[in-house]
Amino acid sequence: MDANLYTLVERHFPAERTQPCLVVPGGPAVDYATLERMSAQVAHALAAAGCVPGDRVAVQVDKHWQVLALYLGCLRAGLVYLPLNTAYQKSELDHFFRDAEPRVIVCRDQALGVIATLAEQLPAKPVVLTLDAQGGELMDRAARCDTVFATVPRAADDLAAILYTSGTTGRAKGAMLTHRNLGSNALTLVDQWGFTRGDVLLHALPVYHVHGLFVAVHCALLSGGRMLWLDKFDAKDVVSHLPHATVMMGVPTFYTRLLAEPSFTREAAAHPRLYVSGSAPLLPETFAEFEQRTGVRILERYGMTETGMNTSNPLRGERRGGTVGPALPGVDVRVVDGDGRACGPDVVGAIEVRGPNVFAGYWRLPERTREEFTADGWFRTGDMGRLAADGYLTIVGRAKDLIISGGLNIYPKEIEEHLDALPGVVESAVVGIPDADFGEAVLAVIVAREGHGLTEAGVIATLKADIARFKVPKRVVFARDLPRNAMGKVQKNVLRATYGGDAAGPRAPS
Ligand code: MLC
Ligand code: AMP
Repeated sequence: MDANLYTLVERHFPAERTQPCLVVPGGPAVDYATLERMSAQVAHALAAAGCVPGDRVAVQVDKHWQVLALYLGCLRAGLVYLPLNTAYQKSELDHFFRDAEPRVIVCRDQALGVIATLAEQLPAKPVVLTLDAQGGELMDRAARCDTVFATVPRAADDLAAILYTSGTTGRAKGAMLTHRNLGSNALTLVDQWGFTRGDVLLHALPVYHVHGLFVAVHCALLSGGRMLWLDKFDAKDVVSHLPHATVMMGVPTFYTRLLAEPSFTREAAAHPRLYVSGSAPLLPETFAEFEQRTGVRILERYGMTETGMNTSNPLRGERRGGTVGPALPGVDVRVVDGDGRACGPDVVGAIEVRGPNVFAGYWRLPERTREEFTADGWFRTGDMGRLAADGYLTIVGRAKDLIISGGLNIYPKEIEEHLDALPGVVESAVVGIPDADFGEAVLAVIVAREGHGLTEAGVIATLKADIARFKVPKRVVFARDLPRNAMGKVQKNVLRATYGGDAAGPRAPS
């Protein structure tokens, strides 16, 4: 049987294809028929560019609605969609391209120069096509193609997407997601969150990560509903659209920013039936303040790039603040001690998951993949938590050295390597400190050589030229040495305690 995710999605499209699928405020309303037609044309255009099923298509574009036709077109042609954060810069992109060997790279017109140069240096010389809100080479080619395309059948274990995620060691790894992974998780969420054709999802998330691309888009498409398509999150703008929405999804920063927005009143919040939060911890204070302000409890869920969604507070039933709810149907979640034995209720241990949602491994890294799974097939999330007797999971921290800032992951190791390469730096340590807006903010502690001449502003400016700006430390401090334990390991908890206290206020100017 064909397990292509597009086939599944299409089965849920409304019979009346003139129903809008996506509405851009101040822009077009795009119906299902248009998406069907355009995705067919994109599939043809990619095939004509040389893509065969299994090939990767790397995509670094802004959030305009045409990107949805591109995503669906890739699925239809049996290609592997590889979305990239628009903040990634040259050296980051070079790694993704060399590793994934895409047949086609789709990029913004403004990035064409840089990307075409990178592509030229790759052994396989991918085709580079532009895509912008106004069109571009990809859509020019697509417009000349047939509007009907026979979706390429796929097996459940075939890849639908690769999403890069960094690690505590080595470079970013490609998480391989299959048609089964994405389809099973999407069906579960539609069911658990009660999505129907009448739903209007306020979509203000970026579409290059799991949350905005899979969780949000799939829930809308698999229920035949519609999306209010905002190109970015702006609190005031979002408030103005809430009366037309039934569901909103966001990272915790969306909710803290809404609470800081005076126009976000009980009346303004009254229409949506559901507010979902995830990708980073929602502070219990935010959960409580939101309920106080609106009378509504945010539904918090827990997921990962490698696994999609694992647990969720219930739609009906108790949404317990500070927890991420019980395991989703079909997903197994356990908490284990250092020896891999299941912990009793309320005992903190490592969170492991298993189910059809769990990815197929890291692209071309079988060794790394093996390390992340237990012998009996559970995926080690790297998160620490405890399960209550009634199955509710609470995440208490991370075993992995990871900072989550505004829902985006930053690996200290990667930033430390950049800092250590700067002339005058002896060593560095990067930690996450509390931040009222982003949840966590990146702070760098540098030990520099005598007479180094380095300044906080200088270091920040240098890094901004090299790596995605969201990864760049918001603060840089200089120290005589780094605190170490008896084993010589840097005590990051000491750094967090030393520098974390005064950083919870407004962000330092960038
Ligand atoms: C932007 N900046 C960030 C940042 N976003 N810095 C740290 N963390 C972030 N998340 C930088 C900008 O480059 C800018 O620096 C400065 O901070 C201020 O930017 P801003 O204008 O305030 O940011 P804004 O554009 O409003 O973006 C903030 C945000 C955005 C929270 C709306 O980051 C966002 O949409 N986050 C959602 C990410 C997401 O989708 N995560 C899901 C991952 S999936 P400069 O130097 O440029 O001026 C996943 C699995 C799961 O985790 O479970 O869902
Ligand atoms: P990513 O690699 O971007 O998919 O990030 C996944 C990580 O985000 C998880 O391993 C968790 O550490 C974190 N995360 C996601 N959702 C939540 C949540 N609701 N609460 C706490 N952490 C979360």
